[in-house]
Amino acid sequence: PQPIYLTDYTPPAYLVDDVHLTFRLDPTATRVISRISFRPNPDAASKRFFLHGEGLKLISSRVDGSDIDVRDVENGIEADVPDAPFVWEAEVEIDPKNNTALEGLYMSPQDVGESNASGRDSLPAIKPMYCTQCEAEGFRKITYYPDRPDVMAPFTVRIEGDEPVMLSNGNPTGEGDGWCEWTDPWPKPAYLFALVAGDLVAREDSFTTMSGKHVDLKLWVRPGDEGKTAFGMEALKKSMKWDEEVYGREYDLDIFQIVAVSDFNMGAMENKGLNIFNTSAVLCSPETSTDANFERIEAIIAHEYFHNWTGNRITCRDWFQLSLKEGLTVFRDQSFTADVRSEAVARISDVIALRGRQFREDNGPLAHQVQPDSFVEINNFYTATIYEKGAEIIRMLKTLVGDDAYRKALDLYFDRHDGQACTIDDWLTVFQDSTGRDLTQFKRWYKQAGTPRLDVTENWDDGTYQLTFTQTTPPTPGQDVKEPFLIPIAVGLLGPNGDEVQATKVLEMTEGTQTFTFEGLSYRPTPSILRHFSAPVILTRETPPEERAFLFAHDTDAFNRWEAGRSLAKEVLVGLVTGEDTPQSLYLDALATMLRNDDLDPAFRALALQMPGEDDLAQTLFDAGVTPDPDAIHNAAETLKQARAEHLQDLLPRLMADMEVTEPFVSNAEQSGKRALGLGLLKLATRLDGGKAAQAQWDRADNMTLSLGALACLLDAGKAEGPLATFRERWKDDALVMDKWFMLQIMHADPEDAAATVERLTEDPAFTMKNPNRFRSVFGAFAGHPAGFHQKDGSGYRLLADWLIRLDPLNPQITARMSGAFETWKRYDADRQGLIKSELDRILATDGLSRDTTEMVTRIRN
Ligand code: HT7
Ligand code: ZN
Repeated sequence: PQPIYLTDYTPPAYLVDDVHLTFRLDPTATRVISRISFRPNPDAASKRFFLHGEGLKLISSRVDGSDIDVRDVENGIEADVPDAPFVWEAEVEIDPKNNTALEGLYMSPQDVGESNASGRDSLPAIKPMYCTQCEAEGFRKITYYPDRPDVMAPFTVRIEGDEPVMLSNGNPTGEGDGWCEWTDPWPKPAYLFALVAGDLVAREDSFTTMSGKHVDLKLWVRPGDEGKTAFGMEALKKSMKWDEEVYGREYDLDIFQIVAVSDFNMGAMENKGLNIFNTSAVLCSPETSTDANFERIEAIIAHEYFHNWTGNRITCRDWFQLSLKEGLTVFRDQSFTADVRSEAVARISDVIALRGRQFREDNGPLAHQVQPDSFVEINNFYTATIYEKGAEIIRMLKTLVGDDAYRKALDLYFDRHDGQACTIDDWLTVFQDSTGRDLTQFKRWYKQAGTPRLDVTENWDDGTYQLTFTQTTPPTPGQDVKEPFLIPIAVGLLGPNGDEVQATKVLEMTEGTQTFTFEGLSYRPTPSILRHFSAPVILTRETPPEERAFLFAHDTDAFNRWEAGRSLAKEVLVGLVTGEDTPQSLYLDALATMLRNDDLDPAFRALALQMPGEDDLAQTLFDAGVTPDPDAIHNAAETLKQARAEHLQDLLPRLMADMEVTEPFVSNAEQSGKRALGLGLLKLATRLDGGKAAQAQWDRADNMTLSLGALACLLDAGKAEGPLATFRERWKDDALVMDKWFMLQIMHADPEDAAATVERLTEDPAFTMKNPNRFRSVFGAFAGHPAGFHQKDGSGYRLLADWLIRLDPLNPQITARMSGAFETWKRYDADRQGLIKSELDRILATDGLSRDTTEMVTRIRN
């Protein structure tokens, strides 16, 4: 497959003034009749009339009422049309039932009453519903159309069928026996098109906008799921209010709808006025969902809603601009979470995720620019770099220009570009025009891949304190040499008692090496560098452990306080892996002091108690020139966990009692923080009591957070057989809870049993590879268990490769995404590298391998 290049962009030859679609629904033979008004684009050089189309059966095509012949060409058709406005009409046939890729129009659930790969022969009779997923290039699987984001048009959609509920974008404009019509007046690209039809019920509510407009809100689910919709609806209303208050953005249709779908490739989709959600990203209840589920759901609902302005009203000119909408919208949802929950906890959690996913990507063969120069399959670029690093760039921009200037720039962005398909350059120009700052150097964050290393040295001389920073960014595929970034470094200085002698100040680093001076100090300060994680870099500073223990106890910046504890833990772990005799007592004492401090938010304490992940440690070792051994890392983590449990045992009874929540379950910051710390402590207790406390919690738990936490501990203690069977029996009809049952057993398997556990679970009648959530709950958990996945004999690699080869013909997007499990392969020893390489080659040698998987595996392999 040939790559597509950013520099090859040309404007569309024809623009669309109006789209009218009629759907005659049928599971295997849906007819789509289109009537589209085209006009030549005065800004285009080309006159070629080309429409994208994929897998369509063309029944008829007409221009201005007369039949017209079309020519099949790569990715679609072309035809000879007038050099003047004209109306295109076409009728095509598509087959939603057999669309297993979940792109275009498809049906969900997918395998009702059929046997699946594991031999299951019957499932409960749920009537499948129709639904769509068009981002990025799925609309071309529905009808012939210029399926590119810079072609925007209003849509009217008529749906004919006998489904009880039939929905599309915009406002309802008509209905009768067996049909209904929806009109979306806002010009939109085809990737925001949506259609849903099936047996659904709605939770209904309403919202009054800041200018007093009434908006109907509907959250559609399968009958039986109504009890899981209350939290999602509240999250939606909170998001709508927040966007008005913080960004001045008001909703713009009479109705906003969300639909929950059980087979969905990602979390959710921001289709105009009709968001479609993976059930896992919207449905929740205290009995079936954990606090982490509630938090994720709140953030995703906000994210998709915020896209209405950042993505829909202002969209992307082409897919190279993807981070324009995604980076900005992630930043907006992160800010929302920080406002409605705890700012410190939100920032720490965001950075844990950034390091775990984006740094991992940026330091391996899949590293790419936030604005790439080329791609083969755009679906492979919905990455942590485009999303999370993109959000970090917006955050840095805000830090550099300040809060007020940021809001003014956003106002200008919305005024200037509403209704347009824009570029990242347009966005930066808005900031330049509005603040007067030259952002030429800042733009490197979009164009240079890789995570900068920031080395720090210090100097103290009679009242003058200096910090000297050196930045280096390692080479990434296709980019050997990097120019210096503009890095905002937030720094504070602490005195010996922990008092702040220099409040947080943002240093702007522009050179490769740069010194910053602080004068007139009475004593040598302790620096707190990169507060609030002010830039996505890796700080490499030789800091004595005592200084980190001091920061862990005193830093007024919550992020750096947490970071200090984290780095103490990592140092001990590295010592255990490499056999250096690193003293543990400083870390263990500091941890005890922190846990005992009741002035600290339990959620913060829970995060400070969390161990650094095994994958994180592998990367740290690799960066330090040590080849990581996954077994040794796992054993080191086990040793430290045991040492922590023994060291903290006297504290546990009092703290665990303090973390009991007696009020009815609400997933708010306060209660979830207490439960999180309580579960962290329960893990420690389990190491000491063999699972007694966990069993007691399991017996009395009345919510999923506590049940699942207890079950995890019982698995660790080897006492989960009965509870697992009880859990399965109780929740066998709840797919989202069953996903947890699968996932947990793999996460908590001993490394040498992990692959066998996966094999056993794929034989379970409830396993299906056609459902992305189920596939991810098994293979995502396996890839997230480094010591299990990287077993020396290569059994883990073989098992994953087998399943990827099996899944690829059905769902290339999920296959390609899951192949990312291999992206860290060059960190490991020669034997493991050899084993992985041969699995990558085996995948690549598969007949008919999809473009998605071919691109990903080739990039990983090179
Ligand atoms: N903009 C969406 C990205 C997306 C997607 C969503 C669901 C299924 C397939 C998809 N491909 C791309 C989701 C978002 O960022 O909000
Ligand atoms: Zn998004």
